[in-house]
Amino acid sequence: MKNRIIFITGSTSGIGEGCARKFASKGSDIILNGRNEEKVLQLKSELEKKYGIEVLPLVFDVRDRNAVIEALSSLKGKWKAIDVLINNAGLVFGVDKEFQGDLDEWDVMIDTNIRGLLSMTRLVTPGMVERGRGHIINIGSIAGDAAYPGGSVYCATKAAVKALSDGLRIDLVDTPLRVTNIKPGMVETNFSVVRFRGDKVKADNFYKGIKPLTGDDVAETIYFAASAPAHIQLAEILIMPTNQATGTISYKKT
Ligand code: NDP
Ligand code: 8X3
Repeated sequence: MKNRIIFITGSTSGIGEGCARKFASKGSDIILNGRNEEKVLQLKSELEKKYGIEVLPLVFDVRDRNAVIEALSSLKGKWKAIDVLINNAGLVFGVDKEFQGDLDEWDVMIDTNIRGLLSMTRLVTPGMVERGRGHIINIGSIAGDAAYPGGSVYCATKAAVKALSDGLRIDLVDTPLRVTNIKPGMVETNFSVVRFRGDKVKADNFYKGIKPLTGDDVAETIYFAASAPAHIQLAEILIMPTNQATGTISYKKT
């Protein structure tokens, strides 16, 4: 993966940050997207110093279509030739029932997890097709396989990621491009802190009695898919902690 160009959305935390470190450690050059400029620049300087690779920071919100278009059309030289797009930016809010939740929070989830991912894919994939090379890696979820209590809208967004991944794979079947849907189970990142609207205690409680995955664990799996020989397409990878059995959070070992 040396000198490959890897574009990671939502790279300032968790799985995205883990991917930035993993790919950088293997000599890839990274386009780091995030909304928090300070964190993006901090990570850029750390990765460049530690691994001697190049990092291009692109600060934008994936929900803002004009910002996505502007960011992608600003790419110059080697940065245009993206080898791997990791559509990672995503989030969940709350554990509300579908007849009780907050419509505005649901819009944010839908706009980020579905619309943002789709804009990125729509704008990055044509260049890959032209170059005859590329890999789109979507971060779906075990939550996309079946709904669980309190997860209705989030699960729906991840079911959409599965459908979009499958659809894109079909649309690209006569090209050398690959599409992978990574479906993690419980990963301890900032994800649950966001889910519980900043309540760290509730977020920590969510992982009590289980050893969750880390962002780095998932990044290893993503790297495995990206670095597989060109004729191997890992279409989907379901990865969960040893003591998680299904996507239904109430089924975890306590
Ligand atoms: P984190 O909250 O740790 O990281 C999410 C990252 O996405 C942050 O860098 C965040 O930046 C960024 N982000 C959120 N919204 C936007 C946006 N609109 N534009 C750009 N960046 C954005 O969570 P994870 O690392 O766990 O989540 C990464 C992905 O993995 C998500 O798609 C999530 O749904 C998925 N996932 C997570 C699981 C888990 O258990 N943690 C399990 C299965 C899937 P900011 O700080 O600015 O919000
Ligand atoms: C995150 C997995 O089960 O915590 O996508 O919602 S779960």
